[in-house]
Amino acid sequence: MDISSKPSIDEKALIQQAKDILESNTWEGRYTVPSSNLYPYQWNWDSGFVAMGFAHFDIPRAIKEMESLFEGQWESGMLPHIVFHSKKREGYFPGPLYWQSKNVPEASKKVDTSGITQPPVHGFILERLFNQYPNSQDVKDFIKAFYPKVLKLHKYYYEYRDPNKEGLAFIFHPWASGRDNSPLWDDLVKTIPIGPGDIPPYKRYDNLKADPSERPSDKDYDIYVYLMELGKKYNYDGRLIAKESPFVIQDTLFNAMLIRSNEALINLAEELHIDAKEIEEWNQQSKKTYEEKLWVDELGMYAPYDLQNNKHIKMREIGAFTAMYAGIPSAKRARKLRNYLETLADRDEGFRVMPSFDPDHWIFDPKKYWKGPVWPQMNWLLCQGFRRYGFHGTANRVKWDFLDLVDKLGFHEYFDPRREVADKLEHGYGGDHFSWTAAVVLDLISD
Ligand code: 9WN
Repeated sequence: MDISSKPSIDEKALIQQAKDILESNTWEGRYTVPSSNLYPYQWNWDSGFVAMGFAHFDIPRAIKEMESLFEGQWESGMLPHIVFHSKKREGYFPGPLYWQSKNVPEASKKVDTSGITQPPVHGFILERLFNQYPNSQDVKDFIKAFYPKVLKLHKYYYEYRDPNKEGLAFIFHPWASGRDNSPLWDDLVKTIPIGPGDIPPYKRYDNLKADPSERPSDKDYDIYVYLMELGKKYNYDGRLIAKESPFVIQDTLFNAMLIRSNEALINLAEELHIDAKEIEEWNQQSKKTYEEKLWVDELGMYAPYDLQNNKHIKMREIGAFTAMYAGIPSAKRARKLRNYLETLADRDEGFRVMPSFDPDHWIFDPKKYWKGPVWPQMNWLLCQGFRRYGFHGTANRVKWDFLDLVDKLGFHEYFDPRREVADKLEHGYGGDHFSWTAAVVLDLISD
């Protein structure tokens, strides 16, 4: 089968389902949860994608989504990974009672939040809203008012998360990478000695709501809690945590999002007649360091950098490919990334692109969360990257593989990348009725 060609799917039906999902996952008319059952609060980068989805049919809701998310922004500029607008779902772990953001002087005064962040997609989402509605005064007014908040977020990364002033921001928790239990973090977290009494007793909620075989392990969760405890000890201030934490990472995806969002702010500044000199300086340095420091020749791709042990985490995984959307790789490196993906997709076993982790690595697990499955928002990011470099055939492959999966297996959180296996399944993995799956469907269908 020629998988770069368009599969036969009922686009109209998919569009309707996607809109229904976004609407039914919206609470109090102003914020959208990723999935009512599994993630009953507002999540950071999910809401960026949700705003992009709403922009296709309800621009006031798209604007509200961004505004409600940034109610959680801290005075430092940090944008937390969860905003707890509603206190009704106390069963969720780790909920507002766990994080205790109210005890942090610089936390949001409006709403309870978590204490870690997530990939900064908001700059480029703003740019997309503007490009979609170039003649709308309401959109222009919103962007003008909102721009300083995103700028403040980026400033936070350069001030609090870039100790060597290299132009790359670090994260101190796997959740902040957006790719929680990626094998990238496995070796590092194994070195974390969790002794008796080091972490408080806790009860997982996620495992009750989704099939545990598709979720991170209990060991992974102990590490998450250990690192959250460390965060709490230092009021979630990265500068202090970095001195003690074993997990201080300059991530590929995270920094690609920062760079692409910087670029978006620079583009918008021109339109809005704002001076963007400072952002231009940040971005020049960030792009340069990313290209020089994160590329690993023996992998033929980018890899995250472990700041505590001063070394790359040498594994092939999906974050590397997001550099293309930020325009980071040279044409030669971009071709390498494209060739890797094409070779994988053409293999006899038949992989749908793009598995989130290297299928040739022994840790690869096509069912388990970030250890292999295809993720909606990642396919979207890859699609934009391949288009940017003019690889439209590859972009279409990434797009139609994803749309076909949703058409066959529903609006799930993630999907099995093995073509033969997925063809026999009845549904995707993880949460169902998933917001960013719906948002990405709406955007990719119209692309
Ligand atoms: C922890 C909401 C989030 C996504 C992340 C994804 C998953 C949470 C979890 O769900 O993480 O933040 O409990 O597993 O890994 O990317 O934002 O959809």
